[in-house]
Amino acid sequence: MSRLVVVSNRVTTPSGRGGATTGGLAMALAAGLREYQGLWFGWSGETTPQFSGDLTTTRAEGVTVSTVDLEEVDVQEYYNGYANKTLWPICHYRIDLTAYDRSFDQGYERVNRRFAETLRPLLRPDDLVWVHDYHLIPLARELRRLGVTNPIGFFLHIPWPARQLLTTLPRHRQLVQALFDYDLVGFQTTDWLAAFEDYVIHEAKGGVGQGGQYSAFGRTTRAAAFPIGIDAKEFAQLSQSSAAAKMYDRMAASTAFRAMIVGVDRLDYSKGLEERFLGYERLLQDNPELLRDVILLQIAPISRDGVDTYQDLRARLDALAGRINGEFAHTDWSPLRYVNRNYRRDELAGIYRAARVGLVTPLRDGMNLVAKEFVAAQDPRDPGVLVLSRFAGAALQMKDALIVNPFSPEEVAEALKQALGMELGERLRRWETLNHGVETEDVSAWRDNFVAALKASRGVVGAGAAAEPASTSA
Ligand code: GDG
Repeated sequence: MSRLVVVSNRVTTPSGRGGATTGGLAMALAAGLREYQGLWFGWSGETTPQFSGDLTTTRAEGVTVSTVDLEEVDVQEYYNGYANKTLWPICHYRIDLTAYDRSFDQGYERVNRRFAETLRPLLRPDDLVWVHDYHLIPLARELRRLGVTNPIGFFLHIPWPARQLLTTLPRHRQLVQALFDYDLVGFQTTDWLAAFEDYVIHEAKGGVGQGGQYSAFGRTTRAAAFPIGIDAKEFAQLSQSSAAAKMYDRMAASTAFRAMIVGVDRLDYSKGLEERFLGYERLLQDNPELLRDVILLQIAPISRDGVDTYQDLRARLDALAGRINGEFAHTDWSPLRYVNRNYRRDELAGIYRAARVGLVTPLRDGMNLVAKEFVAAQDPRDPGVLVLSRFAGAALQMKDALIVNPFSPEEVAEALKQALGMELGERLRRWETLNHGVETEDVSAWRDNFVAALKASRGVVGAGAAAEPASTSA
């Protein structure tokens, strides 16, 4: 069997199923790689005065994890800069927050070159290389320059922007052209694939062939949608663990059996936390009978604190949370618990299970794994209700959630009211369908579909052979 070499900006050791506190991409890859005995390569998260390419290598559960340190200027220009101040906002439709700074662009190219030069000697002839996310779009181009001929696939975890937004980016053509050095490009949903296609046709004046083939810039690649899932079995087991049970009891006692609504998100403007708080405030304003009977628990661990937009957001959320509590709280009840702390995954599972409603209202999200975790953690005899933004990639699969427009406080408030009052029969019916999807379209299916399509795509670049897309279900 070919070895799977996964490359992502940050890596995490694929062990410690219960305890790890990590983001969506890392959790998915850790679960995905465990069965593959592969190599996982990326940045250590540490800095060094002078880049050396020296590797730190560990082995865990059959996976070799190799990391390199970056220079401080790399972190500023590549990670905080081009990745988090340029590509992240533009891909989340926020050109108002997008920084167009040439030094960021240069740092991005430099780090991708450094990654390629460090990875190149580690590759074996029959390896399959799978590159992840917006930090590393030019990596295949750099590897090809160094003579790497292995199949290389790319998966984008976040949305692909509409052409009209993407073209505000200086050097957008170079960015898109770099995707054509991959054998396979994967998006979370058919919506993001369609936005890519629109660019290929109308901006790059390229063409779309059979079997998901895209031609532009004198090259051909294959692109398709591969909706990411969670390790549903593991998460359902976590929700039955003793740590989860303890957390469940603690939540039940601390909410005094009031209905709990839960939100869990990295503290990021794409997650729509301000709009969510305003929707909840609207619920309380419009439904005085709910006062004292409902609690919103928002868990929002601090994220990307080195970027000023995130510090500003944090200050605004602190003020808004204070205002809502000041407006509605009584001596024995406050409506909003806003927590910037990280919880263990098994504790999170207990929290999800204790909630009557899961409130997942990003303004734009590639997929959103929290929606799937909430469903997987529910008590099958008495499940809670998922309220989900139509702008999360997950909404294309999770049609039995209550789907809302997160920009409308009235719509969020109405959906919350409907969720809080929903009878057991309807909750069961909706949850069973949702859970079936979460179980079948899980992280293993995502990985296997992508890897199979990457193997099948060999020969497409340049040669024009076609194979069927592995998955276009979302
Ligand atoms: C990107 C895309 C896509 C959150 N708080 C805690 C904690 N988390 C975990 C959640 C979940 C993960 O972080 C968040 O995943 P999401 O998918 O919701 O969002 P992003 O981090 O933005 O992920 C997204 C994803 O990549 C995968 O492709 O779905 O669209 O933006 O797993 O549980 N985990 C722990 N403690 C916390 O306090 N342990």
